[in-house]
Amino acid sequence: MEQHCHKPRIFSGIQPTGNLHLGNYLGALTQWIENQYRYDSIFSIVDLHALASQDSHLAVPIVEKVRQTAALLIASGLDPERSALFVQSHISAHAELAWILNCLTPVGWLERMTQYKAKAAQVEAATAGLLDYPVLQAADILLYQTDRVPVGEDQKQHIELTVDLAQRFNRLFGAIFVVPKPLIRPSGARIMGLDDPSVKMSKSLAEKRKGHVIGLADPPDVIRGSILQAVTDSGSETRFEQASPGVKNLLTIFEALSGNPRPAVESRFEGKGYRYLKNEVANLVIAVLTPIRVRYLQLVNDTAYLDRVLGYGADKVRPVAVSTLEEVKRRIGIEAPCSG
Ligand code: AQP
Repeated sequence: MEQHCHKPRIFSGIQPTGNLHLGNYLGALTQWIENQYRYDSIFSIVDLHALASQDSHLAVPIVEKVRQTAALLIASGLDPERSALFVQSHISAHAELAWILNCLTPVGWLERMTQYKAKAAQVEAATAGLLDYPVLQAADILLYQTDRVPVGEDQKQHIELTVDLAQRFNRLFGAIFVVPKPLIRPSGARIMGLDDPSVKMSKSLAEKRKGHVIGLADPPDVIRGSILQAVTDSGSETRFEQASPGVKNLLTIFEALSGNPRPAVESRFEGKGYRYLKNEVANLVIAVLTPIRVRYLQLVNDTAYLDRVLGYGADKVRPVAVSTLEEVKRRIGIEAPCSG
């Protein structure tokens, strides 16, 4: 069901973590940037989500991390003239719709989310916010009548829950929501940690482990050092399906960043040894990330510009969010009486 007759719409969000990593870039950002002219594009810096999943925000105020994240997104190629970029907490409809959807969500649906289980296991007492994270995410997506959601593979289960909630609401109260589909790239949708290729590259582990991530704003020597230290094995196998997880991760990074077909990547590294592979991956990552870093450093202190972009983005999309929320309220019977 597509309710709008203009270009199909994409929506996606990213938490304000300051220094985004190569996993965020390959899994999400490249798809945002490549698709922003083809789709009606809405992207959100999801600060309410960040409250649920980390305590590191206490060290640096979230508002500063929001600006750093906005600067990195723009430096990576997000065009704020074409794509609406806004901060989740600036549009209160997100929290309101999340509450309404909460009341339709069986707790069992949330308890089986693998991301919840993994994150809850890392903390002494999981919060209701952590459990409820996917419902807020569903509200983010459904408010904008989204057709496609460009995300990394780790978010697939959350998008499935969004689909279930949209269908449940539409069945109970009449069709309101567009039922979205994920947009997941064939290669690079799950980048693994350099120090431990059995876990996905993630910002929470980056805080605890040196050499786990490649940050988008990392200087070249740090990038090279992390890649040269990446876990591989004692062999020399460089075919994707036969390679050990660490080597496969490096090959995947090369494949996704270069855009070369898999057989070409395999023949390029055949018989050359892991030192060569690591140096070539480092050269490519540095070549891609250096212009992003340069642009980021120019933008990050221009708070007036960043705040203007974020304010403009919120103004542009607020009417869509408000109109969806009003219709939802009307259908469930809690609309406000007309004034005057
Ligand atoms: N390792 C990854 N490979 C591919 N895509 C990834 N994404 C995240 N990690 C990888 C994608 O990046 C987008 C934004 O993610 P997010 O910051 O909103 O949330 P996240 O998935 O929780 O990010 P992290 O870094 O993995 O954080 P923690 O440590 O909190 O788990 C999403 O589209 C995501 O799929």
